Amino acid sequence: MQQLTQQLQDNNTPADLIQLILSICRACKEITTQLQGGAMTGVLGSAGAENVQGETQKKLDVVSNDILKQTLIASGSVRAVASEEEETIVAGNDEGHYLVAFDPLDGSSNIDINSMVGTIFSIMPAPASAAVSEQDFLQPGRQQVAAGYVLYGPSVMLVLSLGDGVQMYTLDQQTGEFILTVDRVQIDTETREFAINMSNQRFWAPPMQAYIDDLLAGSDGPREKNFNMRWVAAMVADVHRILCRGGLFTYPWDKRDPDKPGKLRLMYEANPMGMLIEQAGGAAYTDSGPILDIQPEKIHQRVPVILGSINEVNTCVAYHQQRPF
Ligand code: AFP
Repeated sequence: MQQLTQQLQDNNTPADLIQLILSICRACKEITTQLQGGAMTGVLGSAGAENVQGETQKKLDVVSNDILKQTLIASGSVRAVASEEEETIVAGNDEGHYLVAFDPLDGSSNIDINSMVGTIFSIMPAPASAAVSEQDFLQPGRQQVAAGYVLYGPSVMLVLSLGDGVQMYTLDQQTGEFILTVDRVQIDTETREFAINMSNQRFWAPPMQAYIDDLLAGSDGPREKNFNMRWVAAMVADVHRILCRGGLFTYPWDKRDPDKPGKLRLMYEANPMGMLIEQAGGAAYTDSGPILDIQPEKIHQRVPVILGSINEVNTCVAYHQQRPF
């Protein structure tokens, strides 16, 4: 079974990008150790502070962020990083060729119930100039060099794309190596499974309400088939399920905070997941167009997300075009 390093070398990946990806894996193995210690390591529960998003930080949000930040800025390949847990960018090596945006622990509200969480990362080209600023991170998702996540589940898995399909690797806990277990992920074009937080139904825009109503109507309704629902409350886990067996995931705009276009963040959630989904034959949209075409305006910018099996995403987006709101 091929190891990650060998797979990257066989695909002629630049040496400094290999080094960067291995640094991310090293950091995520350290996060794995923290997570698997659970209550015994004293890192569960709230950190008693809020992050730049105004969200209460879990202790493991802070621990994971520090592990990734320190590992990456010490890597010779990284010019700077942006993190969900950092207000501004953090400079790395002036000679680094890459910028990294990451969500150190996505789904962290699941930590205290021992449910799935993950680390999501987006790798972009660094500017040629020596100085680096937040502006340099504001690249459309289509310019990503690589994107991926590490899912801390019953097994620890790395899911990665460098622009030539999506590969899945499983951590061999004995050797500490990530082993290639799926060499080309392909998402089913059709699905009978959707993921949404139904408790927000009354706040959605009418087109999304109409789309979900028709899914719930099942074989008696206009879709003429029954659907199943899942909601892990960790995007990384819901996206992993979709990469494995298809489906539609959406966190749409809602009117609770009309100025907030969505809950999920563009730079380190929607863009990396959008690259993985598209590279696996799926689609990743806001309610009006492909996520990867968005020109970012701020590093913590939020967007509505509709992603997964391409035919179902197109159906959902069509409701918004027929019923503009
Ligand atoms: P946390 O990291 O704060 O748990 O948020 C996770 C997340 O950003 C995303 O991973 C989930 O899909 C979504 O929020 C869940 O949001 P709800 O808790 O509103 O369902």
